[in-house]
Amino acid sequence: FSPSDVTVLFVLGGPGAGKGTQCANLVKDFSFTHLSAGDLLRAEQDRPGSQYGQLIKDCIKNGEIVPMEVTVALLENAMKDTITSKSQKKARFLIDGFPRKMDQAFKFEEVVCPARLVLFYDCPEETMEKRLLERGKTSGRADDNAESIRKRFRVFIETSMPVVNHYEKEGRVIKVDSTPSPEEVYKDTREKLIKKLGE
Ligand code: UP5
Ligand code: MG
Repeated sequence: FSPSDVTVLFVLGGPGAGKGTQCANLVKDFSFTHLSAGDLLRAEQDRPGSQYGQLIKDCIKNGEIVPMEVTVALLENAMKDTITSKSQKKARFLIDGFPRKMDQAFKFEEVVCPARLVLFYDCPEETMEKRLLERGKTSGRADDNAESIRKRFRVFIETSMPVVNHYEKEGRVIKVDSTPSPEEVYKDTREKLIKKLGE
């Protein structure tokens, strides 16, 4: 596909900030396709015959970032599949939980397409930890436990926040406080997004 036919929004925020929850809301109201990098990695991990299964499993459990070649290829393929399955050639994507590291941001924007905007969900660690521990009771996610959560928080601060700060300097960030209820967070998201996209 041609970069001019796609609009990409990166959706960033700490572990448990509510990225997935808000993307699901946005898909209902706007014509976006939601691609979660974490979900794509978890699906690849479970795909029989995948050469990356063990690598992904180890990274996720330890809250470490999977080598970007793997993630960028999964995202690009998912974007291609979406465009092929749609009749129109233009498409809009919410890329959730990616890029988590500066080199991933540069690589994606170089080989796939530049991101129009970044939605950044800002939430205190204490709140995120509570949410993740609660979800961990039923989620079955290998990283929803106290030890993995601690590691995910550290990687987020050290490695992923610089990505947010980079886009912030470029004036491409919409920052939303994701501490309130999902409904309130969505209302704020929607208003800010419409204003910025001019729709
Ligand atoms: N919840 C949500 N919003 C709430 C609200 N406003 N009030 C109260 N509760 C709220 O929400 C988390 C939980 O909180 C849910 O139970 C929800 O109901 C509740 P969710 O919407 O799932 O938050 P999200 O930000 O999506 O949290 P997630 O756990 O998915 O974030 P992570 O960024 O940690 O997970 P992700 O799947 O993106 O990545 C997992 C791992 O994959 C990474 O640690 C890394 O190892 C690997 N990865 C890469 O290597 N590269 C990538 O590019 C991406 C991932
Ligand atoms: Mg998520």
